[in-house]
Amino acid sequence: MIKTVQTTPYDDQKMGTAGLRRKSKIVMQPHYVENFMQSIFNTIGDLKGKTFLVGGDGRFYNDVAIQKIIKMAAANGVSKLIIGQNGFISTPAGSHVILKHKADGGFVLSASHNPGGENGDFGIKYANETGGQAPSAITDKIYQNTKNIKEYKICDVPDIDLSKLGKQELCGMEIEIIDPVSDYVNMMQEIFDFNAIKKLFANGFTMRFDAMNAVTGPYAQRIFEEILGAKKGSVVNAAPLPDFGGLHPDPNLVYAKDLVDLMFSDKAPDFGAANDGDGDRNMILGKKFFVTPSDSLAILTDNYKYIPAYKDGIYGVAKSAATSTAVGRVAKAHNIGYYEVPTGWKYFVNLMDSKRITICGEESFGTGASHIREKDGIWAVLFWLSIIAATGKSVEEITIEHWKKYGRSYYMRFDFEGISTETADKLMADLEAKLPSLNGKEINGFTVEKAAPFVYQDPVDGSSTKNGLVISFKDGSRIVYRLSGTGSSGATLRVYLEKYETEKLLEKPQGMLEDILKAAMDIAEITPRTGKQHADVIT
Ligand code: G16
Repeated sequence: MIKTVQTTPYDDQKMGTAGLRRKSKIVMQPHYVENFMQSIFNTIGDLKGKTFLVGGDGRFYNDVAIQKIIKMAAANGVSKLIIGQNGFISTPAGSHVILKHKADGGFVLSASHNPGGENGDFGIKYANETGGQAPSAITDKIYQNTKNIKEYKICDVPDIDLSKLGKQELCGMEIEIIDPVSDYVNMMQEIFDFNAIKKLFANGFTMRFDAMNAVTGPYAQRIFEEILGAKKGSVVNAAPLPDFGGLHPDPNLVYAKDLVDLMFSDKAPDFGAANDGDGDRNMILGKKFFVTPSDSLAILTDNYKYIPAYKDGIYGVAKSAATSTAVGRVAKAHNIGYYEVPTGWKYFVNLMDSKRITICGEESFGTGASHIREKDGIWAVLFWLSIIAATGKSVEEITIEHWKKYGRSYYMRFDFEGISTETADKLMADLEAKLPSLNGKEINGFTVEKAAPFVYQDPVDGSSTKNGLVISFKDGSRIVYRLSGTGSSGATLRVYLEKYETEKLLEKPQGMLEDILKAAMDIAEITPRTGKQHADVIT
């Protein structure tokens, strides 16, 4: 029953910020998934006695890829697979399953917030036994193996029925199909005070949660509507669809447009939130009010005492370098550890495992904590609802009070998309070479305090990672440049801008960041090099 199939390598199977992400049509090429999976199995080595999680966000091609992975795992000697019913699992729920079952890792089939469908993107995230995505040292080895692959092993059997809960067997491997929602719900009940949130809804509090036709619909309906008592219909776009109903499942001001329009209208409910394709990202809105992910991280951290799981204290907090410095001020006030890591959730894992941090987050709409090793969209929403329930204040009041206490980091991200890789790489290389000459210079009214690449030294494993270029100014403002690692073709230049203010707290970010944007465009010569006058996406 076990077949060995001859194959030839693909040269583009290098994982990015979070797993392998490619156009669906690329992944659908013969042996593409098989080559990648066999390379992972070869990298891990002996699979006897090993257990892995498998699931996905339900996007186009999940159903085909998952069957291939199951049959290959069996042929390669994996002892057990735990699979979300019908092949579904959110990224945070997957991380939880890995930790709870002490599994050796897992495969979440998702290109996260990237669009799905035959003309969209597909992806595979590979987590190791930490429940977090495998570190670069491992993904580099996997990439080397993809370049030399000659054959793969697969069980030649019919597809498995993934709808039936319980145990089955395939080619000597045990398969356990689980309800992907219930364990996750239990974990959330252990972290938060559900009764407090129930009271909030019982008193007429209203919310809209946009699941963007992606994986969190069933989780959100169970938690917010069925358990916590939010009005039926509070969760919209709740049925996961293979092409996300044409939506770009990225919970930001641009792509979660319907939610944003509602929240900025007179019909706005008290609270609005959205999650992305695989349920790890979140956006938080109040009535006519948007909370930046960087502020959200700072506010959650400042209010940890309202959450039963954290009430006795938290270890520390971390953010990616591109995220605003807002949470740093909170860490200082609470006298807790504070870390800055490269972009990529995997960099938080060692900090959590070594109990250096409890909470972490990124500007890219991700917040989470050490209950799992991925960011967690629904967790962030429950955290916000808990603060609202405990304080009786609105999202806007909570945020403005935070700014009054700590000052405000005006913050925006500008994405220049669809640049050729060559142009983008040259722009970054030339900019990096120019950085030393900027130190001490005045640009557009801003005096440069330090201009240097961001280099992270992991305090646990000693590894060193360079990610992005940072220009810090004397007044606390910053520009960060980096290239995205989650696109499926070409390059996206991300420019992150921050300006710190203690007096003018209620201005429009665009206006506050206008000068620094001009400086950022000039310093990197963005228009002459890319032909772009403006960013394609602003969040
Ligand atoms: C992934 C990573 C995040 C990262 C984000 C954006 O998120 O897990 O840590 O911030 O990509 O990466 P980039 O700026 O390189 O595109 P997700 O939600 O896509 O898995």
